[in-house]
Amino acid sequence: PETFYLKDYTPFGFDVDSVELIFRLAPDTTRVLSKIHFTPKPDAADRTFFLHGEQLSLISARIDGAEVTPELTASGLTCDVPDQPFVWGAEVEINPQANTALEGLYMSNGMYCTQCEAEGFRKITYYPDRPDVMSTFSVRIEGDEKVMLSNGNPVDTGGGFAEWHDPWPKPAYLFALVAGDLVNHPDRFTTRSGKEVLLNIWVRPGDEHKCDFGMNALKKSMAWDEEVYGREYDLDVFNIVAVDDFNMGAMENKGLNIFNSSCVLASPETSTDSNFERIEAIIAHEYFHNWTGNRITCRDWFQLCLKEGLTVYRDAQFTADMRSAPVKRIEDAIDLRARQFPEDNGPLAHPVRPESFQEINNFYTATVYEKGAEVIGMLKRLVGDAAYYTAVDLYFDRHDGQACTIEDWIKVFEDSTGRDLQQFKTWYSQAGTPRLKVSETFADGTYTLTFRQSTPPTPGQDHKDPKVIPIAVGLLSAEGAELVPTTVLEMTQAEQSFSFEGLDAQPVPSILRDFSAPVILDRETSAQERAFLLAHDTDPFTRWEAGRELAKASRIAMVKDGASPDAAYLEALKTLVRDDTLDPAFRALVLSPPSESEIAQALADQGVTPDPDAIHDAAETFAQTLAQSLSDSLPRLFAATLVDGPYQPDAIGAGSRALNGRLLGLLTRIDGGEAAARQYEEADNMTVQNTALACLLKAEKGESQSRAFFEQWQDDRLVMDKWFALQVATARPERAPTVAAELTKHRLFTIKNPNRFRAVMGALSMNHAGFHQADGSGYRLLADQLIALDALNPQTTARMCTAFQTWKRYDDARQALMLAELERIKSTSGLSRDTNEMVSRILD
Ligand code: BAL
Ligand code: ZN
Repeated sequence: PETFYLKDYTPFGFDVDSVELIFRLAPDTTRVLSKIHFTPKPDAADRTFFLHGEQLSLISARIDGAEVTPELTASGLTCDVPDQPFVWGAEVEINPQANTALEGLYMSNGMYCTQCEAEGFRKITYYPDRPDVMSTFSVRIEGDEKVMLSNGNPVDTGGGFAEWHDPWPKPAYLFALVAGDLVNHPDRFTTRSGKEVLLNIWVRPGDEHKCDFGMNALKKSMAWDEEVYGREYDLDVFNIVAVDDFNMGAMENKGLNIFNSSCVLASPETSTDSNFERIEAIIAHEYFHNWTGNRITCRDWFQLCLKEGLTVYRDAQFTADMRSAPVKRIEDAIDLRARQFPEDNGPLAHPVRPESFQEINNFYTATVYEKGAEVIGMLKRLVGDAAYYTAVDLYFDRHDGQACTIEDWIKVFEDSTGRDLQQFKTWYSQAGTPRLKVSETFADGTYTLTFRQSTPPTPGQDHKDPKVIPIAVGLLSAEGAELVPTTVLEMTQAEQSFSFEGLDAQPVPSILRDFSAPVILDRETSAQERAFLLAHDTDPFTRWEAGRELAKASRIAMVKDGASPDAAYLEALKTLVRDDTLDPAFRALVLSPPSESEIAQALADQGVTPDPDAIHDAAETFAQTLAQSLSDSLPRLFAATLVDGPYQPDAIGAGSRALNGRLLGLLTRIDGGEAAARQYEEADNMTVQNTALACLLKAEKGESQSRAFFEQWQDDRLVMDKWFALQVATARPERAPTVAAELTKHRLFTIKNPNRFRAVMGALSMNHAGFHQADGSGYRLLADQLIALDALNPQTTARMCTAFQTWKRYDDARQALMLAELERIKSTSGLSRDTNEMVSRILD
């Protein structure tokens, strides 16, 4: 397969002045008629007229009305064209019904919908399908569907047709079309300059009652972007559509966002608190793309982080403002460590701005998105809040309507702050998670912290330069008083010291407050000091982190040395969980154990080969010991966190329910499932129902509740995804592959629906000891399923290959088993470019 390189970028030789499209819808024979107005660029170095096109049947092609015969290849066409402006016309036929890849125009439950990012438009018609080609689009949809939508504003509609016009020039990846039997949940929003915008959430009949929360989230997002970033909406209508079969979470098509139904539909009876939080964040994310992505887009796909990193950063700010900022920051650190650190430290490591790819869909990664957002956060921390917003305003002023690069982004910060950010740019170009080793001295009232940074080699990048690292530090007295409030140290060298003078005694440092940089902190310190920080640190992140480090140390000692659960840590947990002055959400986070995969990585980092079964046993023993040592107070603590009154999906209620759920998990270990069974019976919302079922299933006491749950919810696709996932997630490790295999034969399992596939196979890959069963049954099942899915949906297949990315961590026998499965996938005949690239990189 061809490899594309950032260094090879050349602009397209033509401007596209406008695009007119007519769609004649039919499930297996949709006709697409295009008229595209091209103007050759006078100064273009390359005037090759190449239009992308894949899986299209060309019926006819014209230039200025005269029929032409272009040269066709599997990836597009070339044609001789005039030296002056001309109109390209083409008629193609496509088959949405047969499109199981869910890219381009496809059908989901009888409804037409599109997904064009990154390169799906080329499956709709011949076009320069690259993000730096921006144009206005006029669309006419002909068909007998009840609702027919495209981007922009409605122009006209009548019997059998609907016309739309999008006045904002956009790249083809933001094109969208939806047609089907849909009902809407309408509302309105008045922008701060007084413009009235019609808002709609379109859903399948029967889902109307699940739109309210999403609509409110949309209105809150619109108001927030005006208030915080000064950005208003710019069309008369904003449409959101919920689609069941969707590879991603959602898509920011101009004026017509398309959502995986799991990321927009919500009701208290069917959605958990985490669902609500995620839906609010994704609605915000897609809405925020209207400025960071749509009005200003990417020059090429190597710049994906330009829109994604910034938009993730913006949605994180929004969530912090809507909910709890410390809780959001801790959740983001957990997520980054779970998904991005393994990527950055394994065979799939790539810079935030990659330099080459075979299939761009493989680069919608935690590195581009989440590390991309961390980079923006560091930039803001370094320049300060006011300078950040000044620079972003300059970005909007200078680049509105353009397709930009990371250089453009960095330049607005350099121009508006006068700083030289060239060293900072290495965050975009060099992969890998920096390690930050800390040492300290205290003499004559001066406390000195010395940091040494190093980043291990990553594929294709042996040498790493020192990065600019903002290290937020505070100093505490032995009594817990804050001696030095949070100060950002700007590290630029490989080794650097920072001193604090005038201290009476050696302070206790609190380092990397608010997770100020995506690095791994390496500091030898005592369990007493960690316990002190867990009790006294004023920064919620480092306070939580101290507990996390204690948890990890205890688990590692249990696995490595057969130690018992650390008594001092158990005591600290007991004190915290009983402390009613602490936010319940924070207490829930402190009680949440590190994942088994995280412990496996921590062991591997110490040169110890992780044994998944031993890690699982240690986790179980720890939880059981904690439950027993809290047994006197657990029922009372549990009862105190029950939330009275009707369910509200807000942060306060969610925090209490999170703590309630953690306590129920512990209580179930000592009461034989009594409280969980009662909670299941009394549940009036999905959060508590789901938690109770999870606790019961984990204790192998939930068979009747699981059946009841199935009976109650079998007609609700999204709730059934939870049911499928729970069976695998709660299964004992030795049972997990069998449970997952049985579920793939269930009458409600379908490989064609990415949500259902992920519910089962994603849950298997996350059941650490289950997936890594020594007999290889977990690996074999996943490989079987991936091979089957690849023929239908390469994008989702390739993404799920990441379950194997940590294969080098494990013992020789497991490595051999995983290698064999990876080789088996790779040798599958007709394997997609997506999966081939992923497996090849993992094997490299
Ligand atoms: N642009 C793809 C989906 C998202 O990041 O919003
Ligand atoms: Zn995005």
